[in-house]
Amino acid sequence: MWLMRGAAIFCCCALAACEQPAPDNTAAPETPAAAAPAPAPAPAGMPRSAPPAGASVYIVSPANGATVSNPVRVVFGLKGMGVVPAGIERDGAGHHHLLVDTDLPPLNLPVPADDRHIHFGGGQTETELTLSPGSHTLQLLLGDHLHVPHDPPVVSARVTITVQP
Ligand SMILES: [Cu+2]
Repeated sequence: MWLMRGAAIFCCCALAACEQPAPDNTAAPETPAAAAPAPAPAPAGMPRSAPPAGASVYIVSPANGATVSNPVRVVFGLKGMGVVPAGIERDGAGHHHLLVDTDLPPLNLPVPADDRHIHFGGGQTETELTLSPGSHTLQLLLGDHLHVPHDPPVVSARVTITVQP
């Protein structure tokens, strides 16, 4: 009896830094450490999937340097990967995000959703934009089922267009 309590107290102190005395309970489990593994450290970002080798995304139109009128039709191109709606997890596939007048977002997190980061979670491969007159940049970034870019990211060249008044 005393031997068991002594062992339990020693064990508790060794593992729990003596924050509390061991409960006076001789039925305590003998191996508390096995029941409570330490939580994993928080990851620096979301898990990212690898794209197929040679996969690439590109803007079919408008061409870099083009002068265009509203509405601006943007056509997405993708080689070596498939397009699936958001929420569907499939290797070698993802959905498009169109970045308008902005740099790439953090690549280890879901792509933000706002008017500069437009999601095409339905699996769309083109869109029409209404942009203010002047110069704008467009860039495509593929995301996985959770909107997280692949590693390495599947990202297009950035095109600059001029929208006529
Ligand atoms: Cu998305």
